[in-house]
Amino acid sequence: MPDAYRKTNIRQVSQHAHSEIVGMLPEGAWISRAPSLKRKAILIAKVQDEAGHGLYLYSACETLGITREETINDLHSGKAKYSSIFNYPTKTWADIGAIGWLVDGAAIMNQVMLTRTSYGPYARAMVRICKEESFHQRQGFEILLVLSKGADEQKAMCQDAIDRWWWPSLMMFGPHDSESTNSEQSMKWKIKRKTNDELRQNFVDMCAEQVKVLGMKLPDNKLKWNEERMHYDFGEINWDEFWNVVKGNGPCNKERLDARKKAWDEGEWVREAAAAHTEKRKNRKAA
Ligand code: FAQ
Repeated sequence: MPDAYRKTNIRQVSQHAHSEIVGMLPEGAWISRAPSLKRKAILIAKVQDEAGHGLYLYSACETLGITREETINDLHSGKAKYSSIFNYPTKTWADIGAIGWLVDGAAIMNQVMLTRTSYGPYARAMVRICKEESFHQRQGFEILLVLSKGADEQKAMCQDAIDRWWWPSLMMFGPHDSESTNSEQSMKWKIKRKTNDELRQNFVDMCAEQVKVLGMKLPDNKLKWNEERMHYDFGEINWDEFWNVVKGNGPCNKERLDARKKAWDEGEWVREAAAAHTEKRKNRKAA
C-alpha cells in the first residue's frame, strides 16, 4: 500500500473515530435529564451505539499500522482533529432531537458514500454504522415532531434548537471544495466518492423538504428552490466561525478535550486489568 494513501486513511479514519467518541459527550449530558424513562433508554442506547462506532473505526485504523494509543495521544495533544459540530453545547432537550435529525443526518449523507470507499475495512465498518445512524436520525426527527405539535413553549424550543444547529451541521461537510486541501487527492484514490460541496447540497435539499413536515423554518433567508439547478440555493456559511472552532476556540472545545483526557486517565487501571487478564489466559492456554 502506498505510504501516502495509508497516512491519509489513518488521518481520516482516526478523526472519524474521535468524532464518534467525542460526539457522545453533548448527548450524554442529557441522559440524566431525558423527559421520560423511554426517552432515557433510547438515548442511552444511541450514545452506546456511538461508542461502538468509535471502536469499529479505531480497529479499522489499527489495520493501517498505527496503535490505538498513538491515535488517542494524537487527539489529546491536539494533533488530530474531530468534527467541529461536537464543540457546541446542548442547551435544551430539543437539542437532542436536532442532533439526531441534523447531525446524524449530515453524518449519514457523508457516510453512505463511504460504504464504497476504497479501503475495505473502513468501507465495511461504514455499512453497519450507516444502518445505526439511520435509526438515530429518525429518533431525532421524532423528538422534534412531538415538540412541534406541543405547547407554544415546546414549539419555540424546537425552532430554537434548529436555529442553533443548522449552520454548524452544514459545516460538518468541511470547507468549500476550492478550499479543501485533501479532496482532490482523496477523490483520485476513491477514499472520498463525493466532494464536500456536493454532499452539503444534497443535505440542504433533503432538510429543506423535511423541515416542512415539522412546520418549522431553517434559519436562512436565502434558502430558495432553484428550478434551473434543480437544487435549493442557500446562504453563505460563516467560515470564520468554522475555522475558529476547528482551531480549538469553539464554545466547548476545552471542555470536550478535558473530558476525554480525564476518561483516559481514570480508565488506566481498567486497561491494565484487561491486559493482565489477556496475558493470564494466553499463558494458561500455552501451559
Ligand atoms: N470539523 O481537505 P478537507 C458523526 C478539516 S461522525 C473539523 O476537506 P477531508 C456521528 C479536515 O480534517 C462525524 N475539522 O478534509 C455522530 C482537514 O484538516 P486535516 C464525523 C474539519 O478530510 C452523530 C481540513 O479541515 N464524520 O457525526 C471539518 O478531505 C451524532 C481541510 O478539510 C467523519 O469524520 C469539520 N467539520 O474532508 C456521533 C466522516 N471539516 O485533517 C455522535 C469522515 C474539515 O488535513 C452524535 N470524514 N475539517 O488536518 C470525512 O468524510 C472527511 O474527513 C471530511 C473532511 C468531509 C470531514
